[in-house]
Amino acid sequence: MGPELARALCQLSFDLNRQIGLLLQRSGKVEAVIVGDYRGIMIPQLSHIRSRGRLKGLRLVHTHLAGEAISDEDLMDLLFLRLDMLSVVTVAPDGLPEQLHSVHLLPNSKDGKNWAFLPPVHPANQTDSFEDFIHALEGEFTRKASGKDVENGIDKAILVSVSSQSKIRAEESLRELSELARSGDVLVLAEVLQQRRKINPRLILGKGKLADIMIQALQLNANLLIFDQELNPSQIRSITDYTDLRVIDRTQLILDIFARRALSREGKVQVEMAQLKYMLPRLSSRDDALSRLTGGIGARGPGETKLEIDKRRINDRLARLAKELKKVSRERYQRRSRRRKKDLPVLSFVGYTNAGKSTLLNTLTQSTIVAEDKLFATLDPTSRRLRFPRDMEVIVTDTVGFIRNLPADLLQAFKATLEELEEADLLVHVVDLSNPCFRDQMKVVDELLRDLDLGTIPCLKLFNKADRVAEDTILLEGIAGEGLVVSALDAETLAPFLEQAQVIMGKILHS
Ligand SMILES: Nc1nc2c(ncn2[C@@H]2O[C@H](COP(=O)(O)OP(=O)(O)OP(=O)(O)O)[C@@H](O)[C@H]2O)c(=O)[nH]1
Ligand SMILES: [Mg+2]
Repeated sequence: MGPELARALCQLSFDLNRQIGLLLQRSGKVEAVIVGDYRGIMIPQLSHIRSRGRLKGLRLVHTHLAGEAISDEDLMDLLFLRLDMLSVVTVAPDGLPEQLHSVHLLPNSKDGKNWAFLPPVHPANQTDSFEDFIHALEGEFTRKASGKDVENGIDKAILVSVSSQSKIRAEESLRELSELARSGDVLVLAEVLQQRRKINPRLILGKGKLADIMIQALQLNANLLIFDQELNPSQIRSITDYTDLRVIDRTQLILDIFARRALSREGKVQVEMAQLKYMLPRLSSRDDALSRLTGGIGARGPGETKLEIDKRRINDRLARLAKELKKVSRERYQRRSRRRKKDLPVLSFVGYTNAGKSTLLNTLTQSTIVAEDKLFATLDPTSRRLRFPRDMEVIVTDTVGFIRNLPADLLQAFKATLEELEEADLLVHVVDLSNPCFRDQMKVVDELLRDLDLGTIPCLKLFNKADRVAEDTILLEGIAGEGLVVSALDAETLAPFLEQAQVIMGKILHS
């Protein structure tokens, strides 16, 4: 900013007795002129301006009449708008420019601060080129972030949990969210846990905390915020507008994982229906918000139907999918009745996701279905034959894992798949004993089983991953009385289970 411009700005500001600001592009072109009052100015909405690189590509220069240098409000503007730089010209009592104070963001925090002040100068004595300065700064931001850049297309996220739960619960919930993110191939760069008794209805977090998160996102080059709690559409919109980052919640993350994992036609149809149903109430007249909401992780929305869909078309598609699902379900029913005719009893594994259901099926039947350390590794049910020790053959089925707060639409969508469980003669509830919250997880599973009207089927509890737990834990928890303790990785530990399962099955079948 040249000295003449500074002088003119100060004179005008002095005459009007109001702050005046210029929002300048990097080319020097004026983006906006802002007239405030004596104490401050209001910067207009900038969400229509796409950022150039990390920073917004805009510099704000404005006057201060009362002689104070950069204020806290100015700092907030710098942070929230990701301005290249924010400068204040103080106006002297005679209306002439006094000092130019400037502040800019830092790629690395220093002493807990994410910004740095430049030494104040008189506007006439400015020597350094602003252009060179910003170029170098932008370069630093990029270098800092590029070390963390994985291949293109991978989302880099900050996880956010604002919780009124106990610390232990909140932490476990955040850990699970992190696991979910990993299952969705999202790179988690940072986690923010805030405990609050009252949650801000519009932005969830306080503005100060949100500013911290934005700075972290800027420094780490994150592009996504994942919230642990369900956000309503207007919250997603406000936080997106505020932070200029993509915002999704746990529900959408789960939907996205399902969308990517479902292999069978039936699974795919079910997931797409759940996604569309989730989206429907979140549509607004603002088309911009739609593209954000349908984005999901890696912008993998439901198929090609992305930007241009409207409610009517979604409803059409839903109707079509429902029809298709009916057809597939009928085929499944026929398959099932064929199996019934052979009259083989059915044993079904149920349990929290990652409990080890698929691993059990593999060990018991020497199969090689996918079992991995990811949440929702299994989406499509699998059945295998299993020969019990004393000449009895059964069908064992592996099912999709349960999770707390399973999105209602998703549960609804998977009801068809889970219907298979109604055919089960014995449910085997697999529990991951090595998870510190296994009691909570058991409760979730029991509740879901009840919701699915499966509460009346005999159920055997299998405490798995015993190899990862100290022996006294098992004793302390009194688990032996509730079910069997096994390790799915070690076939030998499963022998008592097979014995007991056969006895129970035998009784059920002969009753
Ligand atoms: N140490 C140990 N690890 C196990 C045991 N059983 C399973 N695992 C591991 O736990 C992880 C999850 O196992 P899966 O069999 O995929 O779990 P699942 O219940 O089918 O999970 P979803 O399909 O996601 O619902 C895998 O990495 C397994 O190797 C066990 O007894 N001991
Ligand atoms: Mg599985």
